[in-house]
Amino acid sequence: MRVLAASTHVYNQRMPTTYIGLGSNLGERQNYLERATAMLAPDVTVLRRSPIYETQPWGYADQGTFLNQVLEAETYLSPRLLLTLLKAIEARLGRKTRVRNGPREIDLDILLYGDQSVNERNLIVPHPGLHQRAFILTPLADLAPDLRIAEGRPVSQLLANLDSSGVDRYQP
Ligand code: PH2
Ligand code: MG
Ligand code: MG
Repeated sequence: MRVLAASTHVYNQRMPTTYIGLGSNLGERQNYLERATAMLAPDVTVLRRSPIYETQPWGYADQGTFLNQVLEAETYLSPRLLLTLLKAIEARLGRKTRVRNGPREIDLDILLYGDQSVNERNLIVPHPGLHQRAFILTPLADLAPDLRIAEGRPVSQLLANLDSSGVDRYQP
């Protein structure tokens, strides 16, 4: 899905690798993950997809279990434009605004964007909850276990220090 006119040139010069987190706990959850992934083209090229995990809700317990997945992708879009695209995809798939951390049809988060840090309103990269959440680190570790994130520590090591119960490979 495009968020820019084709004639607009507001791209980075180098194409960084970005990791995008997907989550859904309403409706046809796997279908939402697949449709959202397809809608990233043409400005975002998905390189690899993690397995899908079924995960217990974090932060707001009274809701259904999530499906979570992480994508490794390349894009010329800046972090801000990538965020604009992700929000447009969420809206197109019918995501409604509800309670914070509550149920959603589809959630798309920028987890990492190359080695860049961004600290702006509504856009913090790396994702601030990344290093504490097994539902993100488990699929991320499938793709990039040696990637160094919080305080230079590798994903696999951060995950080993977390309780990963309630994060299970999804068997549809
Ligand atoms: N997302 C949240 C809040 N809680 N819990 C799980 N298991 N998976 C999520 O993706 C998730 C969550 C806010 O984005
Ligand atoms: Mg989220
Ligand atoms: Mg989000």
